[in-house]
Amino acid sequence: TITDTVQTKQSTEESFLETFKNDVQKGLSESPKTLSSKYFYDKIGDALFVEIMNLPEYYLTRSEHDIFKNKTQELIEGFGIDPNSYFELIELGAGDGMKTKELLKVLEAQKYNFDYVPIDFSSNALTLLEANLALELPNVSVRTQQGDYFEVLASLKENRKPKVILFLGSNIGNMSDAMAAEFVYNLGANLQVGDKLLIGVDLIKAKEIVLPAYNDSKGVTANFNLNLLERINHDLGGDFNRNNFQHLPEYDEDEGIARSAIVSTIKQKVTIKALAQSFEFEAGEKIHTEISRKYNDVLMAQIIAKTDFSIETKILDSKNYFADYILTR
Ligand code: AVJ
Repeated sequence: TITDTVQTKQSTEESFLETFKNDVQKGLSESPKTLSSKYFYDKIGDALFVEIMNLPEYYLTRSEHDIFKNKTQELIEGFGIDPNSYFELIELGAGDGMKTKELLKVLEAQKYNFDYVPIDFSSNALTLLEANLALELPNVSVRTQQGDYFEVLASLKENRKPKVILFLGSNIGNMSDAMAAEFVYNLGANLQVGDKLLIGVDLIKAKEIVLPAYNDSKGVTANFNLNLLERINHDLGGDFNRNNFQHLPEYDEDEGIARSAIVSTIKQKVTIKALAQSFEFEAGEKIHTEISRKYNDVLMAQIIAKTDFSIETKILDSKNYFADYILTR
């Protein structure tokens, strides 16, 4: 019923706010201070990320789009699917579907028998994607699934249909290596032998290319990072003055990790009403907000070492900036 739906939505929002509150309390009490990049994505953050994807410096999206547009046949061969039998093409995180649409177009033209199953926590993102696909690719069968990736995958496992999972955009880069290994392991636990997992990753490369992607000249990435403070102000009654904070991007080329922090430019105190607590900042003190891990073959091999996956193939864009690894369960 409508009442049930409204109540579920309310309690989802309440438990989300509760988790947000606890995470902010914990992160700002730590030394060094931290806030999770997963909280970047409120309405404003979503819009800023779309802007980031269109920036000249942010090559990641264009590089992976290049693979999906120009190496579509290699992707399909990597999936090793039988053209005559049904499979599910599952995407973790719906996004705007720009890259996936290139693949869907070719699968449809080649008369593959499949459902496209985008999974996302945001029902809004799914509704938009579904409407767009109905217009642009009306013959592709789309079954959107709202919810937690692992809960949805566990429910899909029961149908025992062959599956291809897409996890694009170097989204895995926001995880520590230990978290990434656990994430991939858990995906494997929800799949059957022979199923495929495509992971898109940004590759380790020169600082001159990577750093500007996180420090664009228009300052969109700075806004994206600092928006986290505005979100705390808005959702938790904080009194951060963003003029007293700065975006600080760093890239360590040996390690292959881009890191973003928010730096307090002065000594100051910030109060968060929902926590009934104040936090002291020294001038120059950092809040760590994001890691964007870059990969190579050795790192990918380490991530999957203790999982049930092996590497089937790796497909690169024309500049060798980005890789789509296809793994077999
Ligand atoms: C969405 C996680 C792939 O780390 O490159 C973009 C997010 N952060 N600019 C990334 C992001 C700053 C992005 N991912």
